[in-house]
Amino acid sequence: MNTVVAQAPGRINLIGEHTDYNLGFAMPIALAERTTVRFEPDGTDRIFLRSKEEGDGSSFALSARPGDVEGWAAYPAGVIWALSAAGHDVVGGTMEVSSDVPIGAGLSSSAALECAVLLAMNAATATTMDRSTVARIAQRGENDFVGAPTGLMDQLASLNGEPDRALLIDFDSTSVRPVEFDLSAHGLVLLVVNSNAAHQHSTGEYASRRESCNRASRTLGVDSLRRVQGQNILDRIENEVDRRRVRHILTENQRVLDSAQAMADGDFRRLGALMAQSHVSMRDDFEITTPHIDLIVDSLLSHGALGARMTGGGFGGCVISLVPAAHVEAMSASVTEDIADAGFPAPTVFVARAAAGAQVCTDP
Ligand code: GAF
Repeated sequence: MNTVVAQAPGRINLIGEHTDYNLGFAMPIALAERTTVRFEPDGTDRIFLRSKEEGDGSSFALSARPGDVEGWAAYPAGVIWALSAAGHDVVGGTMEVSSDVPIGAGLSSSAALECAVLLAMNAATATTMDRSTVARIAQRGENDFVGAPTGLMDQLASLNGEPDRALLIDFDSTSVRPVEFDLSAHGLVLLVVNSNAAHQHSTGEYASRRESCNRASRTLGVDSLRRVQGQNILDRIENEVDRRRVRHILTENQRVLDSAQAMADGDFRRLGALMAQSHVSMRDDFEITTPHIDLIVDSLLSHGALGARMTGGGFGGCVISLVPAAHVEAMSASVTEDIADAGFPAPTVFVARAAAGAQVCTDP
């Protein structure tokens, strides 16, 4: 059996947070940072995992079921379980995993791992399937095996990324439309400030946001918040917290569409303003930011960023900002200083660029 190598990137979501499981819109990019899985199939009924980043030596049976596997191995085990449950072939062997996607930073290191494992397994078994199917299998593994009730955005971004393109995703039809996103042509960069405050989606806060949205949908008599429009719908939601959650989703969906238009017009001031509004909505209505993250956003805006917002599921992770390329060094230094003055841990600051999506590498 031949060795196969597959790679899948992390992602940054430019705008559209918690809209995926509400069948709304989002606009992520795939990152250059990626996870590589080198798979040597051996025909046994176990997967042996090796990883420099996560420590060597774990293994699980191909027949492992939800609850059988703990720690990071649950992600590969979960997607292989979901692949097999969907009726596809799986084989045992050794998977050597390496990654430069920061872990727990809200940049989808888990989706990168899931997609790389699935592409490697499918290559080893000569199984072909479209990328939406791969994404859904990865999501099922994450939801039903790992126990994180996440949506489909991260996997679709990792699988469909393109250099210098953002992906306008409509989660109702699962359509993915690449839109030009080459900031360098406009003298700008996407500056990322990793707060280094880790987050997790298997904890209760993410799930409680999802429950709020589902409860409000039931109140409104619809199967998803995608089916409702207009601010006056909010008057029908008595629960004050749920009303604010829905307001975030409805306004965020519109901000995604407005952002796509701003990008098409080359209007990055407008895009920046929409990013800043998105952050306020996440802070005040969806309540998924933290004082640490809010401080980073405020600092970036006060030092001249065109826009700044937290990216990802929330409660830590990264802030992204649109910054003139000439100001990157000064801006990074000022923000780092503001964060230190406020007594928070030192951030990691870097420039991100939209990169290609997951792929099987031809030369292992
Ligand atoms: C996490 C989830 F995995 C995504 O599905 C999405 O809901 C995101 O948080 C918030 O937009 O990354």
